[in-house]
Amino acid sequence: MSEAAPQLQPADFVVVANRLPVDRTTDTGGAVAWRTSPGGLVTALEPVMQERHGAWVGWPGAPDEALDPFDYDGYHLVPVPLSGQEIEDYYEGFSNGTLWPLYHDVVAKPEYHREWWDAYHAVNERFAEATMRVAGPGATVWVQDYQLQLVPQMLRRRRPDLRIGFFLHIPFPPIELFQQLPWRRQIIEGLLGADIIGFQTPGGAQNFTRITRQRLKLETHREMITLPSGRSARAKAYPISIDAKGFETLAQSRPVQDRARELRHELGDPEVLFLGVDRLDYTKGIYHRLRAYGELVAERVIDPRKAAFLQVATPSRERVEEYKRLRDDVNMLVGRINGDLGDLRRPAITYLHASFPRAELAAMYTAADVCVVTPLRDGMNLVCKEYVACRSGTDGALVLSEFAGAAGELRQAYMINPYDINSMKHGMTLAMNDTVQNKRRRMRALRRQVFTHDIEAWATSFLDDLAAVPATTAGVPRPGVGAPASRTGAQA
Ligand code: GDG
Repeated sequence: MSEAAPQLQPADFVVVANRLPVDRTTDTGGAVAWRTSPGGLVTALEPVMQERHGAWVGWPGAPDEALDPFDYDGYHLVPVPLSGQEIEDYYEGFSNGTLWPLYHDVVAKPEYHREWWDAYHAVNERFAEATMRVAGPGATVWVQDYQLQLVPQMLRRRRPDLRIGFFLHIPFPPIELFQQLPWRRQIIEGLLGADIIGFQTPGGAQNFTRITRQRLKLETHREMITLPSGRSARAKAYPISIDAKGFETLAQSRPVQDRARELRHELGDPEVLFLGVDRLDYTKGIYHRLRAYGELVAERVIDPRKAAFLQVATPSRERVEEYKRLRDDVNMLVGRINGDLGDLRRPAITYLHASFPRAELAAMYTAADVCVVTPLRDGMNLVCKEYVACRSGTDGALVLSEFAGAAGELRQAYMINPYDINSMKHGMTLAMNDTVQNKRRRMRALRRQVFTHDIEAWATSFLDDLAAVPATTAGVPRPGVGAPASRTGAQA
């Protein structure tokens, strides 16, 4: 692969992520084109990419496809191929069958398979190789998420001149859970290849620092971890956010406002509209939430002739066993609740297992009186921030799980514990019945937080910290870094 690849113009700023930020489209004549896939990360990073000869390294999304790097929208895209077997072992297997449940408090049982690990290692190597080839001297590289935790160290070994950042979009678990992982040491060392390791919450950063201290016997001081080489790495929280202004503008547009009204009408003009929007994932607490709502309807606390619940569950990871099971469980629950409690005019729950354009989501956020976000564990959760951004009338209410990273910032939400069904029922009832003044007061505070901490602020604060890391010279400790830790190599 390396010899065949064409010579690339060296990039000064490289993003490395499991997926490229584009989707392939084929027009009616069969011509293939690429279209930016909607997402906050791309929106936030595109200006930086364009300014700084950027490159994005990632998998194009289809198996067994060796594509040459190409220019797109003012930056390079560097496709990394994956075979069908690698998609099974690296992506569906180690990333989503091992790491995902392990990092989300083991809410499903993680599976540990050596073939999955081997594939994860091999694919991380391939990403590191591709990155190394495109990164110019002294370039800044920003590696994204749990699929690529070995890349920072692999890059550091090959290219000590690079400034390397890493950001983990999901929670980082406490040591008591993390130590189940047979390859725990390799993962920690992989991450420590970065100059800055970013987490969604201070708790995640602290979990990581504690593991380096207890397992690798490294010296730590607050956010700083001193490595045996004398180099230091920093573990710090950077809570991710959304393009708040973009969402607000979309929500205020005429077509979205009209669609919001139409949606309410299609749902039977309820007095109260509850909304849930999630990937169909067992971490999101969809089952628990619908059960709680079902009880409220059964007890007549909520009158199904006056209220509606719209639940969107976007199809996700459908070949992974645990997700198939969840899909069946939710189908059955919704069927049971609607069978028992709906009437001819209206089901208790309107359940849509489908994905929608962003404008349709904005219309749902605009239409909903109560947005219900109840993950059992979530790195951040962007849906709750999107809902808040769309409520320019400062009405509406957010029910939010304490176990979402966003709970640290959105303190004025109606906070619930998703493991406690009564707490959820109470939160939904309160959000529905609270006074208009209370709701407005809460929503104003939530909006202040979301608009002053948007995705641009997030990217800027991470990249400013990374830019402040002194340029690296191989093997030479940076100024201001203390003596190397005395003990290394302890079993992690
Ligand atoms: C991971 C972490 C962290 C959903 N359905 C549709 C659709 N969406 C969009 C939402 C939102 C995004 O997907 C989901 O983001 P979340 O943050 O809620 O959850 P994850 O996918 O699990 O994301 C999470 C995030 O990374 C960022 O760091 O917050 O904790 O798990 O933006 O709007 N978008 C469209 N149609 C849909 O049907 N267009």
